[in-house]
Amino acid sequence: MHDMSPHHPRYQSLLLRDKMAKAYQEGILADTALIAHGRGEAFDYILGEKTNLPALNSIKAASAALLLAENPILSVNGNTAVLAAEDMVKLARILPAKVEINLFYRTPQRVMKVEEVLKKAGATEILGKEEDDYFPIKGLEGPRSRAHPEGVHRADVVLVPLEDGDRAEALVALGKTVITIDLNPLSRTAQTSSITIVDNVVRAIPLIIEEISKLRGCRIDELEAIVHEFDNQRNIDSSLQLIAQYLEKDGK
Ligand code: PTJ
Repeated sequence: MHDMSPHHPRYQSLLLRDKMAKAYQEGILADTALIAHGRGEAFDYILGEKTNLPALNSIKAASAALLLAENPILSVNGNTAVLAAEDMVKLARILPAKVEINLFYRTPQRVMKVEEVLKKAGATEILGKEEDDYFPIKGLEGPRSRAHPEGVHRADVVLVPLEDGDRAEALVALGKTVITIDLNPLSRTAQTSSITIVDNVVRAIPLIIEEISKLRGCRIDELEAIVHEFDNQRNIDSSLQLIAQYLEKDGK
């Protein structure tokens, strides 16, 4: 990290940027990963770089859905591995859920790199490895359509942070409950997923872990009511209202 004071207002954001730049040099990330990260940064800035009320609502619904799931799967791409591998592995352990590598820009080298990151973070069982069996997800083509038979293929609930719109749509079309974490409430992924958490993946996953321990004692009907009462579109609209308020305030 270049000389950067912890008192700098963007300190946390700059730390993440540095982490991403290093990971890119190490070949973990796709060429466009830093662009995707920059888009996320812009939305995070506008949203105050904090977890807002709509995100807390969706985190609660997502946690309830994950607790109700029979076969929950946590899908990990390059950006998520670099920013949140330890938290994803912890979440997988407490649920329990399986972790599956799913890359949009899939190459055997990157799959191995992401696998290493997950292992270093403590993962013992990782699906979606290069040598693993897979079924193609209906409606998608190429290597990004890979779904492990014991993972995404038979999952009822899938957590897919920073997902691509086509894949989110294809998973919803297969009848799966798709939970995404995406700072852009207007993205196709955010708009088509079942539960959209408009927050930074680095803040959202620890909060899901916390929420799961709070909801752990709830009865099934109580968890079902939380999921049932959650309205994704209304919640996304609340995030968009926050952005509009920010822009209005700043435009004065
Ligand atoms: O590792 P791969 O090959 O699977 O590729 C991963 C990326 C992210 C490069 C790929 O899926 C991609 O190009 O994604 P998109 O279509 O650019 O979408 C990324 C979305 O994530 C955008 O809407 C960003 O605003 C959002 N985003 C970026 N960083 C964060 C984020 N959302 C939450 N937390 C972040 N830190």
